[in-house]
Amino acid sequence: MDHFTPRPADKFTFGLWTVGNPGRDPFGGPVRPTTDPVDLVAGLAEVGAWGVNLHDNDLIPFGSSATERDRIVGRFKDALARHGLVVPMTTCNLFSHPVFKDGAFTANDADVRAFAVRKCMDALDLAHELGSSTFVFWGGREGAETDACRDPMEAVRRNRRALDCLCEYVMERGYKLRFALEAKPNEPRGDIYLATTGHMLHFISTLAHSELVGVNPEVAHETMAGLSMVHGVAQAMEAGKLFHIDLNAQKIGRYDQDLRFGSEDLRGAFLLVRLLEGTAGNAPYTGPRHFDAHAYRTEDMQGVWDFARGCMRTYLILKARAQAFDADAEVRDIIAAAHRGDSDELWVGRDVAGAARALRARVIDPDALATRGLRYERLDQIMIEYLLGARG
Ligand code: GCO
Ligand code: MN
Ligand code: MN
Repeated sequence: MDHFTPRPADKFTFGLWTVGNPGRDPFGGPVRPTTDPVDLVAGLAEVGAWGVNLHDNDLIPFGSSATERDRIVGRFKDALARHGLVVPMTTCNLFSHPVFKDGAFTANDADVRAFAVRKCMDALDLAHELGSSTFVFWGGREGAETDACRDPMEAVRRNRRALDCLCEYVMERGYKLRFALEAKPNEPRGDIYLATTGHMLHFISTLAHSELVGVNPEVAHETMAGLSMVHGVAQAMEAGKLFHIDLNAQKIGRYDQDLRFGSEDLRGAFLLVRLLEGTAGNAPYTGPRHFDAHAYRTEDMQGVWDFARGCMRTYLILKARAQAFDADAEVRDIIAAAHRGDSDELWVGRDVAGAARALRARVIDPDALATRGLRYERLDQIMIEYLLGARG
């Protein structure tokens, strides 16, 4: 036990599909055996995770009978109780079966769309039964290689109709579930609709029950789009819409790598943890810290557990580093000095005529302001030294 040993209060979760990932890639088959979900629960408890998340078909094979489903779910719930794990998030696999080759909610065939919505209803029943509070929608197949096949505006409307209907299903059943939409710019489709967290945030504002719907940003996906994960997450937090988060790592310009958290772009990971934990003074994120990542294809099961421990340990180390950074007197001084006269009281909360008068009357010397150095080089170097363990 040290400072960086995970505790339940850290709310670390992994998907069955993450630690259970057999290491398949587009050029090669599995390198690890398929592990029984019950054994994955035991393994996750041993490494100190708080919860386990799943797609319907990670647990219940596609096409199982109702009796078989109940038997599988019962056995899984026994394992959860035995090992003290919770299932904070459940999701629906709308991408593996070939029926979804043209999408699910946005497919051109109405039977496919109906099948997708019905499959989600069953997965929502499962989510409720497992006590989940969040249901993620990742529309990985909702996209196109050729945009000649459908009006992309119709795709947005089909997505909306499906989500409105599923919100109503949850409300009608009285389930305590909220939806979190996960964006990804491409892969497996050439282009996926609603490609980034920013697209999702606007789309949510057009839904009939938008209060039930938030986002699930993923480090890898925002990075694939060349965007700042920190800015996307901050916008979601500011809007009260960060319902869930997928933590992993990614090199820019690559396929979706889903690497161990913090293993690429360490400063991005540091700034993300700093934001989530609120060490700079913002209200922290209180939901699960979910790792949507998997071990290198070189690993056996021992390597998988090394990977899982690594995700959590890096998160906790970064949290401690962020706390130390934000408590550093020199850091605080630089930030305070940069935020000179920060209250905007000249125009905030005033009638616009009064604000205009006050703004015009104020003596402001732009040339003098332009010459002021802000010391961000020094600030960033201090951050790097915290990251490298040379300070604090
Ligand atoms: C991916 C996605 C998925 C989703 C998962 C849960 O790129 O494969 O990130 O892992 O997060 O399907 O909805
Ligand atoms: Mn991913
Ligand atoms: Mn994800």
